[in-house]
This record gives sequence, C-alpha cells and structure tokens, in this order.
Amino acid sequence: MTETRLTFCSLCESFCGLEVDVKDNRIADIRPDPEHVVSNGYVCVKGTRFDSVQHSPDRIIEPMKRTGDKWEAISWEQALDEIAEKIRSIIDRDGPQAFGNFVGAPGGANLMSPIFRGEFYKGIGSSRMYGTGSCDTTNKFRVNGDMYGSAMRLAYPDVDHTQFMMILGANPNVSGNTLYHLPRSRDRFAGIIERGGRVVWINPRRVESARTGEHFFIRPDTDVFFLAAFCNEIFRRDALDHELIARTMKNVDDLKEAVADWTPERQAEVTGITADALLELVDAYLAADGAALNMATGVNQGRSGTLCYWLLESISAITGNFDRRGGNLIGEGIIDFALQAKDDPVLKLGFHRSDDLPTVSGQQPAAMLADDILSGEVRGLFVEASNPMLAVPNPGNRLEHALGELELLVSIDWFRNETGNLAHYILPAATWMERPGMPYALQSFVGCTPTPYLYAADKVLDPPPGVREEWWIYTRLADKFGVTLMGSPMFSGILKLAARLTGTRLGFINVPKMLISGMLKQSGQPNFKSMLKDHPHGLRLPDNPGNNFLGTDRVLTDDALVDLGPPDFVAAFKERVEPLFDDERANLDKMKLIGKREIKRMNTSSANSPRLVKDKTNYAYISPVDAQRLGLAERDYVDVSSPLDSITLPVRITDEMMPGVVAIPQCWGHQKADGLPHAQQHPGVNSNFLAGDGYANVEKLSGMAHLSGIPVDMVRSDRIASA
Ligand SMILES: Nc1nc2c(c(=O)[nH]1)N[C@H]1C(S)=C(S)[C@@H](COP(=O)(O)OP(=O)(O)OC[C@H]3O[C@@H](n4cnc5c(=O)[nH]c(N)nc54)[C@H](O)[C@@H]3O)O[C@H]1N2
Ligand SMILES: Nc1nc2c(c(=O)[nH]1)N[C@H]1C(S)=C(S)[C@@H](COP(=O)(O)OP(=O)(O)OC[C@H]3O[C@@H](n4cnc5c(=O)[nH]c(N)nc54)[C@H](O)[C@@H]3O)O[C@H]1N2
Ligand code: SF4
Ligand SMILES: [Mo]
Repeated sequence: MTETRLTFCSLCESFCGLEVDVKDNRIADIRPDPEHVVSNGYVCVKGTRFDSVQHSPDRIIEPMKRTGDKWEAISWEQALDEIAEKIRSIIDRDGPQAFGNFVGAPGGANLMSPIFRGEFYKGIGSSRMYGTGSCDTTNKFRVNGDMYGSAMRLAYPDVDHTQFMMILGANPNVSGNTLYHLPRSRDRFAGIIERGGRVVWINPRRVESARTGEHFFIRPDTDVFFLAAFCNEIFRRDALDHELIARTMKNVDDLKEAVADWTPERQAEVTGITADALLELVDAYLAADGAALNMATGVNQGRSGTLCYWLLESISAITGNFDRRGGNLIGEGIIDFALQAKDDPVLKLGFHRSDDLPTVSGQQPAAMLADDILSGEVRGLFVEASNPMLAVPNPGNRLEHALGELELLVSIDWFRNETGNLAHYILPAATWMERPGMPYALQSFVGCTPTPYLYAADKVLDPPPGVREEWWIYTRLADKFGVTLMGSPMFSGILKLAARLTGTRLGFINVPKMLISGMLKQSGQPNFKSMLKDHPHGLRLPDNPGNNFLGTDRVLTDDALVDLGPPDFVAAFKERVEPLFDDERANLDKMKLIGKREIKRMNTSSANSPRLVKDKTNYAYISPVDAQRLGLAERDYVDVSSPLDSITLPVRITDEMMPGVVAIPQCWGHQKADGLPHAQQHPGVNSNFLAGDGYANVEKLSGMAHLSGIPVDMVRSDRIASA
C-alpha cells in the first residue's frame, strides 16, 4: 500500500515542505507540499529527486573497516570498541586535544547531532572541533559576538517588508539562501519591486537571482572598500540616527574614524563600482522607508569577511535601519539560543589552539587541518557529514597526505566519499528521511526568518537495520568513556540506556522525539505529537514587528549596548585594509577565481546521483572580453594556475561574468571516488587545489578560509585542446 507522508527537505536552508509517497519502505514519489506554511509548494529538483540518493546502491548500510585497501563490514559493537580503544590510546599518549572532529554542512541541519557531539567532546576534554562553517560563515558569528554579545544574535533582512534591499555575494535562487530562511526567494524579491522598492545585487557574476532587480559587477574580494566608502558617505552626510545611537550603541567614533579615508572615488579604483553608482545607492538606501542589507558566502570567503560584516551591520545600525520593520531584524526563536550560546564553553569565542587563531561558534579553522595533522597536534579525527578532501583549501592535494598520517580517521556518512576512502572506519548514518526532526537551530531557536514558523516531522522511512543516527553514535561512545551527558547523571543514564536498547525489542524511547518534545513544551509550544497531528504543514508564528532589540537586555554585551567599534575589528581594519588596497591596485590586470553553485549539485554530495549529474566535468566561466584576450573559444581547455597548483578544464564564455573574473563550480574532482561510481565517471576538477591553506591564508578574526577572489593565471592549455 502506498502511503503519503509529510516532511521537510533538509538539503539546504529552505527546508521545503514535501509530500512523500512511500511503498514498502521505499520512496515512490516526492512532491512539494502546497500547504506548507512558508514554502507553500516551492521545491527544487534536489528535493524531488532525493530518492536517487536515498536508494542509491552505493549507500553504506553497515559499519565498514579498512585494512590496506580492503573494506569489510563489521558489527557496531566491534566498530565502536575498536574506535574507542584507539581514541583512548591517542588521548593517553597525546592528550584529548589530539582527538578532533570535523563537521560538514549537513551536520548543521541536524538538530540532534550538534548537541551530542558537543557533549561527548566536552566530556573527554577536547575542543579540537573543525568544520566547514569556517568555509562559509564563521565571520558572521564572530561579528555577532563582538557587536551584540553572542554569536547567535544573528540579524536577517526583513525581505517581505523592505523597500530597498542590497545583497552582496549571495545567489539565493540557486542556493536556497543561507543563515536566514527564504524559500521562494524569487517571488519574495519580486514582491519588493511590486511594492515599488528596489533590489540591488552586488556580485562579480550576473547571477540567476539578479534577474529580479538591478545588478552591479564588483571585483571579487573588494567589498570591504565598497562598504567602507558606503559607510563613510553616511557619516559625511551625517545621515545618522543620533538619538538611537546615543541611547543604544557605543564606540561610533571609532567606526567613523576607521572609514574616514574611504571615498566613493577611492573604492572605484579597485571595485569596478563607479563613484556615481555608489552615491546613488547611498541616496536610495537612505531614502527608503525601511532598507535592508545582506551579504553572504561570496563575501564571507574573501580576506575581509569579518570586517565586511561589521561594516554592513554598522551601516544598518547607525542609519536606524536596524531593529525596524523593513530593515534588518533580530528574531526570537522558541528558546533564547543566543543567550544560552553566550557563555557556552563550546559555542563562545575561544582561543584553544597553540597559535592565536580563534574558535568561532565551536569551530577551529578548516584551513588549518592539514597543518595541524602534519605538525602532530591531531592524531585522531572523526569526520561527520563532510568531505574536506574536496571542500576545503587543499593546495596540491596535501590534505590527502595529511589525512593519511592519522592513526584514526572515522567518517560518519551515507557514502564512502573521497575522505571516507582514507578512513579506517566508516559509520553509516541515517538520512533526514530516516529520522525525526525540526528545521535547524537558526530557524527554530534563533528565529532567523522573515516568516517565523515551527515544523516537526517524524521519520518517513525506516533506516536499514545497520544504520544509526549521529546522536546514537556519540551517546554510545560517551557510555564507553563514562562521559556524563547534559550535566545530569540521571538524564545521561536514560539517554545511554535508550542508545543501548536502540535496535532491540526494548528500544522504545525515541530520544530525538523526547528532546524535541521537551524543548517545545518548555517554550510553551505544542509538543511533538500535536505538531504532527494538529500542524502537519507547520505552525506559522507571529511576524517580527521590530523595535524589540536595541535598548533591551536582548543585547548581550556587558553594558547592553551594541558595539559599533569592537577594538579587534578597528585594529584589524587599520592594519590590513590599506595594504590590501595597495595589493589590489598593483594586481588589477590579474584574473580572480570565484566559485559557482549549481542548482543540481549540493556541495560534494549530489555528485553520485545519476538523476542530478549528467555533465562529465565542471567548466571555467569567463567573460567574452577575457575569451578574446586569451584567444579562447567555447569549450577550449585552459590551465588555471595559482602559485600552489594548476588545473585544466574547458571554458564556457558568458557575459554573465565580469571581465577579469573566472568562476569554477567548486566541490568537483571525483577521480578517486571509487565508492561513488557515477561521480567517478563524471569527475570534473577540484578548484580548491588552487586555494591556500595554513596560517597565512586564514582570516585571523574568524578563522575563515580564503575560497573566493583567489588571484590566478589563465592560459590556453596545451595539455588538452578542446572538449
Ligand atoms: N571553492 C569553494 N569551496 C567551497 C565552497 C565554495 O563556495 N567555494 N563552499 C564551501 C562550503 S560553504 C561548504 S559548507 C563546504 C561543503 O562541504 P561539506 O560541508 O563537506 O558538505 P557536503 O559536500 O555537502 O557533504 C559531505 C558529506 O555529507 C554526507 N551527508 C549528508 N547528509 C548527512 C547526514 O545527515 N549525516 C551524515 N553523517 N552524513 C551526511 C554526504 O553523503 C557527503 O558525503 O564546501 C566549501 N567549499
Ligand atoms: N544548489 C546548491 N545549493 C546550495 C549549495 C550547493 O552547493 N548547491 N550549498 C549550500 C551551502 S553549504 C551554502 S553555505 C549556501 C551558500 O549560499 P549563498 O551564500 O547564496 O552562496 P553562493 O550561491 O555560493 O553565492 C555566493 C555568491 O557570491 C558571489 N561572489 C563571489 N565572490 C564575491 C565577492 O568577493 N564579492 C561579492 N559581492 N560577491 C562574490 C558569487 O558569484 C556567488 O554568486 O548554499 C547552500 N545551497
Ligand atoms: S530548495 Fe531544494 S534543496 Fe533546498 S530545501 Fe528546497 S527542495 Fe531541498
Ligand atoms: Mo556552506
């Protein structure tokens, strides 16, 4: 019998509502849920074709152990006993910091895993946690901490009420957006224009999203000069809300002084945005009745992501566009996660490393992983829901060598990906179809969304018998190490017992449901059961009216004032921005490399889906101007080189690209993926061989990797002629 079940897609932050037809524990069809309270029938092809991932014949469904290059299936008890023994021997010899964790993007979408991962590592005394958060967004969490007092006080643009919105370095129509919830982004941006407002895209590529609104090319990694000049122009015009600043903020003079040298003309020398264009944008921003700003991954991945976000938030704050309807708002989740995160030993800003690089929102810099292993500081590593081999800077593929040096490498994954290939064990994890859940913390607990809502879903499918959820893995290990979870011996005992009994006839406690229910109940919301029964398409919560943050105790700095001039940012701006500007001016004729997200690919993880990936390779996208200069025709091969490595791939020529910029879709390069046969036959090349890792290439304030705006040389390839 076919049954229709409701859930939400967990592949990207749109969390679209889905209707799934299930027959004999297999997906028969996936459709958008037209009644979902926010996504409203919106969906993309990655969601509707998820069956090709879910039912892939290549999925790992039992724990696997590698000896040499041979893999064998083993029992969970054997796997966890052997792994625990190796962890113990590493900790006994080198201390707990020698045993680390690396979590990928899907780990963030999982509500349970971060809680249990954090508890386990805290319990054994290791803060050696890395993740691809330092490839997309730790700069924002750093800014939130310094300006608002907690990493999780995260503002979002009030898209549905704004009259002017400027977006730097994002492409929500393809990415599904990041850090605030925006399914149906195209309609929502069109709504701004229908209301008589404006949408402005600042991007080195005329992206799909920019079909709605206006677009300005910007040279990659120069946003800091644009934003500094934008901010300075506001000071010059004295377009400040002085009363609000005096009452709710501090250190405005430090901000003013920092940006004082940045004129519209000066930024125009390197950004490609003319002085007149900038001035007109400032006019429009100030004139709008509610103006919102947003920046995302493309800017975060530059060399000044933290400074850019500081400037962006400050522009919003000083002009009175912060904490007002139509501007940028601070949401309220069903619990005050930001308050909890403020002093949380895992989530608060920490300096746990032997160098001075920070741990931001629980993550050390991913771009330090190879160095930390090769220096002997890390001897054992769990990689959860990630594929660092392709995702992080990996110059000349040195990460392969580094990971090979580990005494213990465990991959917790659905598949044996390129990183899993190097592991000693692979532990098979449940998919989001196989576990109960709620949209991730920023949605549910931080309220980072213009359309607040609650959603809970039960599992849609039963996992294969040998597959487990991440919380279970960490809880079983906590049991073996005598770690008390959640600070309560009694509750910890219940959790461990539940884990021990999972998979047996007595496994009747469903831990995720119990915890989600508890959180809902504590916050006065319907419990898990009634969410499913009474609100199967989600429960829409009241809109954020604004005017509920500034001047209140929700500002979590010591004096409850927003800090417009955090000393570390002011000092870094003074020290770094001028030399960066000189560097830009000296290299204006150099090509710069950026990434490109594609609608059918989710980072490294859709590569093995025959229903999603048909191309055998990725391409280097360049403008006709550069094609002519380099004598290239469509699909000719080019060598793209940085000082670190060189890759060869075919070009596509499009006037979407700014001259002087090459975009290469990242997270390809599956030549060695013998656990992913379709991916291996459609390999492409890994652009992150060109990116730099190590101390010199890490943004010092936030640990962000430098993945966008990398200077490269391009020449026609004499290795391969044409595709
Ligand atoms: N040049 C360049 N490089 C980039 C980027 C860029 O823009 N440019 N983007 C960066 C960004 S933002 C990110 S986040 C990273 C992405 O890289 P990663 O964070 O590593 O994420 P994915 O490649 O999506 O996922 C890796 C693995 O997670 C597994 N997986 C999926 N869901 C689950 C789950 O629920 N549980 C478990 N245990 N496993 C699961 C998949 O099978 C897959 O093998 O790449 C970064 N790399
Ligand atoms: N289809 C699909 N969806 C995804 C993913 C995926 O791989 N595929 N990955 C998911 C993940 S992990 C994340 S973090 C989110 C990211 O979601 P977004 O933040 O929307 O990221 P991107 O789509 O990479 O958009 C970044 C944009 O920045 C531009 N850019 C590059 N450098 C610069 C610069 O220096 N300045 C400016 N102003 N712009 C620049 C690029 O041209 C690009 O359009 O997407 C998620 N959704
Ligand atoms: S936009 Fe696509 S990938 Fe993202 S949640 Fe919706 S269906 Fe899933
Ligand atoms: Mo990401």
